Amino acid sequence: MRRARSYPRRVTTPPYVPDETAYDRRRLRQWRTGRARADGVARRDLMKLLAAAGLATGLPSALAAPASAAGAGIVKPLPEEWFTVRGTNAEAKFASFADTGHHTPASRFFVRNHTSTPQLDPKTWELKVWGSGLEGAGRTFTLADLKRLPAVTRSAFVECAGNGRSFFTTQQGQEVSGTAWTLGAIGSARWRGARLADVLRRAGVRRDAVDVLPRGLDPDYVTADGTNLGRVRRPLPIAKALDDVILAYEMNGEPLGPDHGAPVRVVVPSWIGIASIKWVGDIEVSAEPLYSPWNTDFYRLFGAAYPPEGSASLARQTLKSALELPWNASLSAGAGHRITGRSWSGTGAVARVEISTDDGRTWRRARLHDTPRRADWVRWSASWRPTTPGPAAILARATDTSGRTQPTATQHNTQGYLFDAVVRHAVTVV
Ligand SMILES: Nc1nc2c(c(=O)[nH]1)N[C@H]1C(S)=C(S)[C@@H](COP(=O)(O)O)O[C@H]1N2
Ligand SMILES: [Mo]
Repeated sequence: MRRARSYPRRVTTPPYVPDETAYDRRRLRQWRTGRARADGVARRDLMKLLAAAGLATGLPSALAAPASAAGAGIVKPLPEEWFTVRGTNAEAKFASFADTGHHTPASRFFVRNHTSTPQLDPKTWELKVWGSGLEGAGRTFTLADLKRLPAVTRSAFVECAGNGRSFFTTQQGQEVSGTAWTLGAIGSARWRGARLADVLRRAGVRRDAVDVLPRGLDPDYVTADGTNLGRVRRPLPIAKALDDVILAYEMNGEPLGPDHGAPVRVVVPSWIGIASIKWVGDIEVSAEPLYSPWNTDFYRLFGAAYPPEGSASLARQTLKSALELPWNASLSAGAGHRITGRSWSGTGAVARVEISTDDGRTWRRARLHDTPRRADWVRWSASWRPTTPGPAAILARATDTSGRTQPTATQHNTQGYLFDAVVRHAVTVV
């Protein structure tokens, strides 16, 4: 990664491309030698990361939501035509995006809550910035303070790292833990707010700061087995924090709604959704590397293909495509159908999208309906005139500007993160 002590004053282009693996290994070494802090992470959990062989079996089964009525902690209405409620979360029905524009209205944006939506008063809300990575004692910002800083607007998706998880099971026959999302744990919005970089500079960020830890004001997260992991929080390397991260107070031109982090949330473009902490109440800026359960037990890849301590902490999203069509939709034979969908990537803009209706033997280009941009999705369409009645599948695959194309299978990981394989979308030709 870029060395923290030589970061430029204002990072614009090229995009921050870290070497997450190297950074992660360095962090672990520092923790072992007492130079990194890990509040709220059980020592045994860190030992697990550090250990050599044999410890990969003690994996958390704790991604399950704590017992509560489905969707109970979500404030906005969750009509059935738009959402599938999964525990404390609500998945958007991707098919229903066919009648939305480029951006996902807040009323239709998926919700991923570890616990429940807190209703905070924007008039009394404060953001405390503190820690050993600052020159002085730190600083507190009100919402009015943030609004006095230069505002930036940016279109970006927020997508859960587990989006598409259920296809590990239904398409690859593999067991995974966690919310069984199909492909609707994503939305794209126009976010407006202050740059985190401006806030950190005003708080006196030092050149030796290495990690930034935003923490939510929602209730403590207690796992299914009763372990209290504290408030939702996840460290972000200082280089990313100073690059393109926003402290957003508006979504699609409206004040942020309660379920999406009101009054202020972090938006970390291109990164997995957990980085975009909602209801942020404080940000620790640290001169030592930090850990939380969300970059140790969770959001690493564990499994046969990975080292016992797991992969590096996950950062950028992967590449995916989804059809705006119900699962098992009926399409009449002999008629022309306009198939629509969206594709996105965390490692570059989408370069092209292809579809196949013969199980991947031949592919043809879909037409793109947006200018592809980094950290955002593109809408596309293709036509298909099926001839033979019976079960069939439509496959869509994207390639991004980094040169990656969606594979036919994703390497298994126990928590089902970053599913990027081509989804065989079942339809029935009638
Ligand atoms: N404070 C807090 N921030 C959070 C979460 C949470 O439960 N609490 N969930 C995270 C996860 S896992 C995701 S995928 C995104 C979801 O954002 P959304 O609910 O606005 O769609 O928020 C992230 N930020
Ligand atoms: Mo997530």
